[in-house]
Amino acid sequence: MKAAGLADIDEKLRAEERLTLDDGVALFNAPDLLAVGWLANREREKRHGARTYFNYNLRLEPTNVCVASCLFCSFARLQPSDAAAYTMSLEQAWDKLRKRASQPLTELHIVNGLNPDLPFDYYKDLLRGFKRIRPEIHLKCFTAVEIAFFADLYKMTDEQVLRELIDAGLDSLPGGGAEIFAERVRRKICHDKCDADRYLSIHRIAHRLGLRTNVTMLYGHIETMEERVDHMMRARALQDETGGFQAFIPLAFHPDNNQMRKLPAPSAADTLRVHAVARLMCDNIPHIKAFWIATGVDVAQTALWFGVDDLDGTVQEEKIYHMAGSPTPEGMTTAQLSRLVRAAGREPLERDTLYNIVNVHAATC
Ligand code: V47
Repeated sequence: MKAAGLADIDEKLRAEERLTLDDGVALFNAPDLLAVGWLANREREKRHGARTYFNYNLRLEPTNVCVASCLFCSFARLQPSDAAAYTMSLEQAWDKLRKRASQPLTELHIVNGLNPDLPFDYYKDLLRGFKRIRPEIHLKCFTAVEIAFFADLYKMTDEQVLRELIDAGLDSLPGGGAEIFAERVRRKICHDKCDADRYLSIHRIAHRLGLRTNVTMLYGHIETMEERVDHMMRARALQDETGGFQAFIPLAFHPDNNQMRKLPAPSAADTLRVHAVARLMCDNIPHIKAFWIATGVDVAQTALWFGVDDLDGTVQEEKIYHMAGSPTPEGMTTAQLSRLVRAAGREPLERDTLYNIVNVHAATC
């Protein structure tokens, strides 16, 4: 640690002292990636040992029509008349779940474009229908950006929107839409969606109403190291207040088919480091997730030694990353996830959304 210039940070971590903005930046600038990873792994093992979580989930994006013009997005279609624009009917969306009746799914993760032409009842009926088909399924739906959009469009408060969706079956919020909290970056890459304060305020309200949520960070575009660390610290500060975040999820920028396509994708080394620094800075958030669709399978597996203890899940149908050039499969089975965790020397545990263990995968899986 001394040779890596990280002795002070090592000392602080041993003393369970909180890391500062300068510490976070130092971790990003330290040449010795393995030293950073070693520190993150120690924190990971302190919390979780070798335990590594994933779930049996299904991703669904019922509409890609979107009024926002985020530069990084390859999924949204601004005009409903665009040939690639789509909005599923409620029956089409429900069929996606019906046809997986034989799968032991525990979670449905839904994200949409900001579609100005749908009534609020579409979303409430969507959730009610999913619960009618499978009452026990956990509905992790709508980013804070979508909640803010609904509130503005349907002339409600953020809290009213959340309350009505909870009444219709909403169980938790995913972490999407956080991007980078710094105003400088948001103005450039996503100027027309809700700002960082409102994103965090919606998560605060959700936590108060009893929902658990996740928080993401889109990295590898125009953000500085300070802005990455600032982002982690803002998530950490809300977690101090509410304790409602379950996982911090760094999301690697994918440059294909969007307005930032001239930028290179973040390297594997950067991805490992971002997850490691997240583990070290977000000391109060229980889980650091590598979304394998975003990181790539091999890097997600390696990240299990760089602070990561969670791999999201089976996913099965994914559009946002595949439209932006992700070369991963669109889904993995729990047996595949389990094998890759074991091959990394870790212990695979199938969880539900709230991290209750639902299946211990035997070594023969
Ligand atoms: O908010 C969009 C990101 C997010 C690109 O909560 C892109 O468990 C990279 O939030 N390159 C949606 N990223 C996905 C998301 C998520 C994923 C997995 C688990 C959870 C969870 C949440 O995807 C968006 C945006 O930040 N995104 N386009 C792109 N070209």
